[in-house]
Amino acid sequence: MSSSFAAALAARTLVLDGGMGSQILSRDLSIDSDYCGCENCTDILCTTRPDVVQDIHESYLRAGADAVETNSFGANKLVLGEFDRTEDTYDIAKCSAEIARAACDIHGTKDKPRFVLGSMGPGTKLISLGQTDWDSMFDSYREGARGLIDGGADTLLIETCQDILQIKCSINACLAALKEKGKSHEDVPIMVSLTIEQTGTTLTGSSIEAAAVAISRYPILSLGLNCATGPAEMVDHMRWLGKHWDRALTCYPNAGLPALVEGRTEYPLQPGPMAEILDRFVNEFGVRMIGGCCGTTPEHITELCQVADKANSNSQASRTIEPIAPSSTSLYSQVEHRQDASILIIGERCNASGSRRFKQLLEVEDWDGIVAVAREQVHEGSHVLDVNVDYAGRDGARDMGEVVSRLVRQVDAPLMIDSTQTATLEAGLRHAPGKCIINSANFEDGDTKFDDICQLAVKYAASIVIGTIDEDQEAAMARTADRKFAIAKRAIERAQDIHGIPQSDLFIDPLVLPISTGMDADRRSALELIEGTRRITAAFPDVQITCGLSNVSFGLKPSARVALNSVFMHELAVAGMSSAIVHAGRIIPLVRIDGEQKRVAAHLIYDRRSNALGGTGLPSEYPDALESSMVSVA
Ligand code: THG
Repeated sequence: MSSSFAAALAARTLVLDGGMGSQILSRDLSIDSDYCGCENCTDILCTTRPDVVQDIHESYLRAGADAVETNSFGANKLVLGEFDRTEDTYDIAKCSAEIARAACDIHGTKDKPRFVLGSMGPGTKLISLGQTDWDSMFDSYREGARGLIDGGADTLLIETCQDILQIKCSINACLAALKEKGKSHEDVPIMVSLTIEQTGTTLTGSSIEAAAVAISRYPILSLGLNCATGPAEMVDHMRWLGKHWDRALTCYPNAGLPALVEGRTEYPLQPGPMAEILDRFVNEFGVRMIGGCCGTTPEHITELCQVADKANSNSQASRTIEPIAPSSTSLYSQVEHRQDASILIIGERCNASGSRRFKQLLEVEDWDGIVAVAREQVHEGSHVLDVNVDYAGRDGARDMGEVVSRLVRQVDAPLMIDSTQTATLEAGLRHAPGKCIINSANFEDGDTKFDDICQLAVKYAASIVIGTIDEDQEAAMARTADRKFAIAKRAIERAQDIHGIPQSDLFIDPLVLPISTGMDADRRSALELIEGTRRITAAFPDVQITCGLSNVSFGLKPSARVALNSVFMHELAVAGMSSAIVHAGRIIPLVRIDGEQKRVAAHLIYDRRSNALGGTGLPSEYPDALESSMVSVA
């Protein structure tokens, strides 16, 4: 059973209802009998005064609304728990959908069906600020979603979203509730509506770009804006969404910015002026559902119906969408996976096994010190931060939670969550609002563990690093370009075909092994890596390629490491490497490296002693090529 609401939204511009809260406030209701003593708990009215709720729905339907929102903004366990009504969550949510359904059944016709959108508000606790946790929030929303689905809601509308971690959690809760009921998001679509404050970000500080990137992988029908401001303040954000969001757009603003008049909140924007702006949104930005939030009335909806009627009588121009560049995000902002003149720099220093300082800070639980290391890396030029707390004798999942929950608030860089333990990875992901990169999956333990990590990447809409390691006990780590390519291909196909992860969110790590050991077996490592990188890039141009670059120079003197790592990074970038895990402060432009050091580095990388250059297709005049390329890198 596919959704008739989704079909209607694809076919024409729809009008949603207006504010429920302000309508309820205008009714004469008793705190004792109607609210059962729970002042402000408007959701309770679904069970105590269904007549009032239905009457408000009908007033909007008479005004011409195609869809009404259930009176269930706070119908989740966390909010109702504040009124000691946790156990009523399901009943209230179900009842809210039944009331809206009854109203829609009265006013719906064959030509103008009416739809019930199951409202799910943000609640009162910000998960990104640690006011609740993933499990509690998930459980809270799942119960509300169960009720809305059983009560017959046509869609689940996650609205007034202020926190992108809350959006991720509530979408997962909706998907879980649907699955329990033998349904999917195809039957009951999930819609998301963000709230952007006057400051230009969500309450928790996310830009519209960051929010869109963080949730775009989820199977949601639409994205839009509601609440906080009137439509005029939404223009830039809606324009951005119109240009970049690849699914339906919705918008239901407040009736302007609220003003305090004689101690009461008043919303000044009149129906006519509001409709004028939303008319622009429909015609210029391609918005498909318009309506009203706080302060809007049936009169506003009557005006909006004229906007929709006019749009629906013309043939609707299709939007030209410029897809959002593949990206990761912090809580606050977006970072593109492909950097223009450089590669995506992933800071390596928040790593308990890669940094003595970090390990010591972790041992004494100096969380502020850890935040300082992270910040330093951003100042040095890291675009993303790798975080690894794996350390024998400590509780990795707990440490990861402690570290990530602080970093996400205090550092504006996307995180790469790094662990060999699935539980540690998940502990990080459930605290990270932004779109993260999981580090890493491989086939060392076969498909099952690989699939587990891909499932994490789906649940949290994260990217994923995949190391070229497989089950082959003899040669688990791919040392040759052939094996690096073969394992990469297997991984890309499996992650994409079975798990639906887009190639641009896959970071293949063809594994950097030290070339500095003096052992014969290691001498070709860098060459094989460069060649493997070239082949993976050629076959899969959308895939990202990353590596733990500093591994190449283990054991060398610090100054030699800087030179070798820097030259190596340049060579890898030319071969198609799009990112690297490095110490950003210790990567320097080639022009600043002494000529002799550069020559030695190139000799090491290309193993010139064994004359390995023949047959690899690399420039035979390599040292000169390297010299001349310095200018372009500097
Ligand atoms: N691939 C992927 N992830 C990885 C790696 C990889 N994560 C971990 C590691 N390798 C990348 N991170 C580091 C971090 C530090 C160093 C090297 C790689 C390093 N540290 C110095 C040392 O050990 O000598 C610094 C010591 C100190 O400051 O105490 O070189 O390959 N996907």
